[in-house]
Formats: sequence, C-alpha cells, structure tokens
Amino acid sequence: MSSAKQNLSSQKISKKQDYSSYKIAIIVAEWNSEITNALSSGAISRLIDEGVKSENIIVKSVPGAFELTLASQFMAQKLDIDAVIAIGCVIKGDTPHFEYICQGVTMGITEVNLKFNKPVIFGVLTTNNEQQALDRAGGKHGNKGDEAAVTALKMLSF
Ligand code: DLZ
Repeated sequence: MSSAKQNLSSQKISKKQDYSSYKIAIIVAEWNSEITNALSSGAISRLIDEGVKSENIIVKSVPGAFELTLASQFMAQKLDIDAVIAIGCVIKGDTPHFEYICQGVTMGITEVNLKFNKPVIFGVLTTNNEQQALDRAGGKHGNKGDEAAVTALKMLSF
C-alpha cells in the first residue's frame, strides 16, 4: 500500500480546504480487530484534524473484510454520504482463503466506487503476517487508516 516515499501518514494536505460539511462513513472489519481498530482510530483522528466534524463521521462494523463491499455499497448509496473508507486486515494463513478474500474485497470496492461515483477508499491491509500489519497500524510504517483518510479527502477535492 505504501513505500517510505509514498507514506501519506506524515503528510499534511497542502491546500487547506473546508471539509466541515463533508459526511464520511468508515466501515471497520472485526477480524484482526486489534489492527482494524488502530486503523479506524488513525482515520478518525486525521479526518477531525483536517476539519471534518466528529458528528459527520459515521462508523459501522462488519464481521470480516469480505463484508466490506456490501456495507460500503449500503453507505455509498446514501445521498448524504460523501465518501466511504473501508477498513480491514487480511493476514495470510495456510490455505488459499486469503487470496479469495483479497480478490473479492478489492474487486468489490472498485465496483462500488464506479457504481456510485463516490470515493470508496481501500483501507485494507493484506499482509503475510501479523507483524507486517502492526507495522502499518501505527507502527514503523505509519498508520494506513490515517492514509486512507487523507486519500478520501484528496478524492473529495478532485
Ligand atoms: C474467514 C476469514 C479468514 C480466514 N481470514 C480473515 C482475515 O484475515 N481478515 C478478515 O477480515 N476476514 C477474514 N475471514 C472472514 C471473511 O472476511 C468473512 O467474514 C467470512 O468469510 C464470511 O463471509
């Protein structure tokens, strides 16, 4: 999702814009909740830091990353929602399940973006192990939830 050069966590959005009227939904998968809660907190902090009102941030949870697509669609179709951030963490196991979930959610989120012409941000970690996920959920590689929030705001400014 990022390299050191493209790590958005440390970036402030350069053009100061008024985001106070935007309403943003965050969908959080419960699988690997230690990670996804950290990503969600990172996203919420960044949105508030950039001027989004806390009452305009709607947080919903789903069982796993596979369910992010439908939940994102439910939220994206609401007229008052401007952007959706889908947060999950899929960690590779011993079976091919990882590939199926990753493929499903990646394709699904892409489709929801295009179907509703709204930013639906892919804040899903897909890692080989738990340490890689921790490194990206407030660890040495930043917080990808924070980056997902930056991406949502940049796309709203597009
Ligand atoms: C089943 C499953 C597995 C094995 N691993 C993960 C994971 O690492 N991360 C995640 O978010 N969800 C996982 N799931 C659950 C699926 O996303 C989904 O909730 C179930 O397959 C039911 O549709």
